[in-house]
Amino acid sequence: PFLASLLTHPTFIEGTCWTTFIDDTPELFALIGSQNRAQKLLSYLGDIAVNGSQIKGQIGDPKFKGEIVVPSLEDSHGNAIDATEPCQKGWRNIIVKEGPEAFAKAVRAHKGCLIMDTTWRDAHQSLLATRVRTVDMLNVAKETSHALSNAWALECWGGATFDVAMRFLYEDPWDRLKKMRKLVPNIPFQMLLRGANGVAYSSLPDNAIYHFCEQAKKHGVDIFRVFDALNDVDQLEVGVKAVLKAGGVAEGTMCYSGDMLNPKKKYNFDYYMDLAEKIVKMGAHVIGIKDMAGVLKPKAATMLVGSLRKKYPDMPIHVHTHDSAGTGVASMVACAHAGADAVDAATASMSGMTSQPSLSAVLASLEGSEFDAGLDGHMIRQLDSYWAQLRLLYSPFEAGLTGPDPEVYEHEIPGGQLTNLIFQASQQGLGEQWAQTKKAYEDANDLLGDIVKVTPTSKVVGDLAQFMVSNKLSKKDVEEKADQLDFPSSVLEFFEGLMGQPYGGFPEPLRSKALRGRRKMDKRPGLYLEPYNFDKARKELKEKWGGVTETDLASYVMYPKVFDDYKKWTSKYGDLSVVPTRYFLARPEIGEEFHVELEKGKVLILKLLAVGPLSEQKGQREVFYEMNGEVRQVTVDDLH
Ligand code: 3PY
Ligand code: ZN
Repeated sequence: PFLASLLTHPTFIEGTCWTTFIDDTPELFALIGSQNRAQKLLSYLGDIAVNGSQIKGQIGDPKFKGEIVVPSLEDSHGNAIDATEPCQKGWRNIIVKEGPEAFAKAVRAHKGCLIMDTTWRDAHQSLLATRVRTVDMLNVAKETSHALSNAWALECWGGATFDVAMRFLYEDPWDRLKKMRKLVPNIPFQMLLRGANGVAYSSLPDNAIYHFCEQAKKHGVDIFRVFDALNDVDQLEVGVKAVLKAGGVAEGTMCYSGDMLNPKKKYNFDYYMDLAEKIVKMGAHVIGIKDMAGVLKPKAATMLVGSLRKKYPDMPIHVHTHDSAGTGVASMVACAHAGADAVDAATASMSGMTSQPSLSAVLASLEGSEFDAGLDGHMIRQLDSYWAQLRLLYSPFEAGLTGPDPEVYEHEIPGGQLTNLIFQASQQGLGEQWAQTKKAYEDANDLLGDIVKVTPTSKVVGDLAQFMVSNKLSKKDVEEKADQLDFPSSVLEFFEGLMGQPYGGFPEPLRSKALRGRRKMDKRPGLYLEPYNFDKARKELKEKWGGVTETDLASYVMYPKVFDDYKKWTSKYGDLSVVPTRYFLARPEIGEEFHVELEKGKVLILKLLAVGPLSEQKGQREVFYEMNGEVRQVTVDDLH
């Protein structure tokens, strides 16, 4: 068609000068662009037709095969809600017009307990290996802007989503953020920032964190939940200061570990109160409590939130939990009663167990009380009907959890990691080994000095636990043979001090024995690291990939190799974020018609016609698709 358009174009026929022809007829070159994109897309679809999905972590095909239905909303009084345009009403208006301090003040003045919906970030990170794709959030974004207009925020970015988007889904996390922002202008967007680690797994130079926060704020993040995996205040402060500089709402967060009411445990009430004081002094706008493993029981929640409420009457308090043991609703209700301004929950179909407690359940538990969350339960349920379908669509990433885990109080594995470890154990058919892994996790934690466990330190404990199980090492063996063992790299990085300083210090002599002369940082790593050389990286990227945007650069700083792989992939297959998930994850039936909207108004109508026989010599197959009525053919290497 391009050649046909070219040959029949009047300017071409008239034979006017070629160079101005390029400038004057952009429509033809846009056509080459989309032809190119269509061809790349076809290679992906051809590949999946022959080889099936190559997405890491995927087991089998989606259970949901129908058309995903986006609900038509109506409120609890039976009034239809017009969601053709996004809702404009919401808490974000205060942040945008009046700034973070005004937001904090307005929240404090508000009666009731607000809810942050984590469905777009932590819920799928904790249940579906972080695999939910941009398109599936965008498809329900306008409806969400209406149904959740009074929410504290949507947690929709950061944490593992940044890495996974590029590494496994071949999507640009910044593109996700920008597109979501357009469709949800009214609800604050919250992200999870791992303090001086940014969204990576160990510390980066301070200027890298500042650059990242500036970009995140600019492209749509309003509230930053900043934590440090060891509650190292120096590390935490880097993140909080970077958010303040970028103009975002800084939620300075303490990670809740252990059981502060148990006198035998390391992290007690005074520890948390002392930490809160430091967070407030840093200039945070909000105090965050992050119960990443779901071990904050109602009584402790009441005491901690109640005491913070009394001591800091002007500071909003926002609590996060996981429902691993099944106490999530009870704990969040206790927090609301004790004076929390916001608690976290996820839509019912994406809630429970390693995810957050159910939004509908928290809502119902607070309904009609002075802590009412101010959301319409009817609309929330309608929105959930969408996520019920999505949950089945992403069935290939389920970890196979069947019930809550009452042992979480012992092993303290964070929600997201728990799913991950169960998945790995079940993959290897290791029912027995799973019990051993949990026990080894406890032992590894003891060996490391009972550290706070959340990304990236939870990975350190998990890696050490798996190392112990696979090498059949007891706690005593590790202590005795530490100077000969080949520890996982995350463990060595932790011992070096690359993740900050643990409360109470590093375990000795284990640290020195394991490091065997490697460097030891006894202050925050940012003080040792050279500032990131942005000019050099810009140049490198330009040479490698042509153009470079500031957000590309920010991705590259966090994950250089992952970014390069992502770019290679998109050069080969194009931007696949527009492909509906069912066809991204599995081949279509022969003759089944489906649509891909490459860009607004540019829709491809596709049908798989046939997969040809294997050519023995080359190990390839021809795949035939119908694309907008024309038969197209691609040759695909058969990997079987
Ligand atoms: C992350 O850092 O990704 C987390 O979700 C920690 O809980
Ligand atoms: Zn979490």
